[in-house]
Amino acid sequence: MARTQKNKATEYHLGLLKAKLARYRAQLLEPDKKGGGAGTGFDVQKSGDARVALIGFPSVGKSTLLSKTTHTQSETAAYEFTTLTAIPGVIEYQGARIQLLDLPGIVEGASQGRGRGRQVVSTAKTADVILIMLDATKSEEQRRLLEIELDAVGIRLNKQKPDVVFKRKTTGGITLNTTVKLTKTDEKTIRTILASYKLHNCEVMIREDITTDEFIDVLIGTRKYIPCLYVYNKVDSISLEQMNKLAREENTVVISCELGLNLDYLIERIWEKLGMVRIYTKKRGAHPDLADPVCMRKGATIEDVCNGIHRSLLANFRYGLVWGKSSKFSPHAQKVGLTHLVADEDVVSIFTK
Ligand SMILES: Nc1nc2c(ncn2[C@@H]2O[C@H](COP(=O)(O)OP(=O)(O)OP(=O)(O)O)[C@@H](O)[C@H]2O)c(=O)[nH]1
Ligand SMILES: [Mg+2]
Repeated sequence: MARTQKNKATEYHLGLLKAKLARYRAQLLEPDKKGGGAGTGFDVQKSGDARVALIGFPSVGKSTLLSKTTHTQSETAAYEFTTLTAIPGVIEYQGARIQLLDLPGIVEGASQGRGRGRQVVSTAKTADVILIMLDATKSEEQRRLLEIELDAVGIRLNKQKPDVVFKRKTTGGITLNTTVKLTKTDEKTIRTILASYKLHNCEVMIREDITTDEFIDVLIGTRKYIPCLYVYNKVDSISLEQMNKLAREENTVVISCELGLNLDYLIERIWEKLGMVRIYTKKRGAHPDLADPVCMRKGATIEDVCNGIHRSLLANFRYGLVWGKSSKFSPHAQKVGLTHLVADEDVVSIFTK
């Protein structure tokens, strides 16, 4: 691929090579039935409302962060590879419980290895948010190297799933439709890739100006689209100018674990990245329980709230009362049905038959 000149004429040839490469990688990475070669993560039970994984080179301060933000102590030391397994802790954020996973440091090539490095990146796949932890005193290069490792195991950081509908069929050939103009790939390339995957009967609807790589991602189907924050630690050891420059970058938080600097802000940013809402439930005549919210993904409805409290609520549901941001009559209660979308910090009462 490096030897091939990039132009309109070679585009589809490159696409073909990319598809091949992706297929071989997938074979290498996906657990096969015989076992062996499988990239399984550390066996840590998920707990709380969400999971956040710490990925970084050795000695960047991952364990120090866990020890400072949770009640769990993870061994920290000035030498590399102090942490040898996954250590879970719990961040308590206004009643929500976020599992923070401290992981061993990884080095370049972690995704290819059979050992711990591979286990680390595989564990990252199970996270709702990934924190890429970086040493602010080291070169910018480290960030790109980590991104490559995560990319190689099928993790797509801060990206949405491409807006492509793909359906396998048994007959009828290939139906390819696009609702937008493709500027980064073309129909010929797409058709070549489909053929290289032996997909001769399928329906493809492309609704976004995707790249060839993104199309391959859709075909492979096991990609994980995970939000990510870049966390630069040890800003106590760099100049104010350098710190300001880093802090202004997108999806970036600067901290110092040692000085306890900006840690509360980091947790707020994690919460925002998780895209969750906290719903406080309230019994008739009582105050809402602000210490114990029901946590759900953004886009949740009253129906989800019912399911989050107790299954029996749904069968006997009459109506809900909502106080807060999603209520039109805030601060007064609004009477709502099952499809009402709830917002962060809403107070909800459910009335049953
Ligand atoms: N200057 C400075 N040093 C820090 C900071 N946070 C952590 N360190 C130091 O960095 C070293 C490594 O910290 P760890 O928390 O063990 O790093 P780790 O990322 O868990 O390392 P591994 O477990 O080996 O992957 C320790 O000597 C810490 O004291 C910080 O904010 N500033
Ligand atoms: Mg550690």
